Amino acid sequence: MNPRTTRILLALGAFVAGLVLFSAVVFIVTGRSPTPIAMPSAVGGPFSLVDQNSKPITDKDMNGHPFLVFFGFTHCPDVCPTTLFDVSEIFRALGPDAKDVRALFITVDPERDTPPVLKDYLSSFDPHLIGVGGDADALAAVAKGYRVYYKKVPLKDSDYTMDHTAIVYLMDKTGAFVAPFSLKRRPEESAADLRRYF
Ligand SMILES: [Cu+2]
Repeated sequence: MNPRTTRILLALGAFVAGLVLFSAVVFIVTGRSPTPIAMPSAVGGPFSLVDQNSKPITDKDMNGHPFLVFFGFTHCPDVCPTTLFDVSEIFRALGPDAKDVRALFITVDPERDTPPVLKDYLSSFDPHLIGVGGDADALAAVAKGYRVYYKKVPLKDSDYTMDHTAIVYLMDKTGAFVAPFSLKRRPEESAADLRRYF
């Protein structure tokens, strides 16, 4: 990652942390759940996209399940494959409970990551992972909802790569944002953390 990308990602990380802090402050001030208060800056929200089998997938399909959301692309050199590997390890640690968790890998590169490409790429990882794509507008909308930054970066020979936010979002079974989800721990700990939201 170049320093500029790192800076942007750090800024976004701080922004998300700020949102969490904001929720906490609202909670403390009112002494009850912050949900009744309108939070225009909430992370997440409705989406209408397409999965790796070219089937429609929306936020409603997540109802009743805690889920992880992260953005990336199949040509990513390191961050995305590492994240997909780590999340696969969490599904392994969940055992039979894996069916109660969803994990969405949303491509920021729909130009190359068509459903068949996503499907082929994900075949190297845990089968519970859901590859998600859509047209440029639908993608822009979901990225905006999750406060995700992504940008096409030209390389030589008309090739390109993508800069993108690398946060993993934990959403609860109602679709509300909980917190950034840490992968820097043992898969068993991550699995135990997820079970708290069943
Ligand atoms: Cu990536």
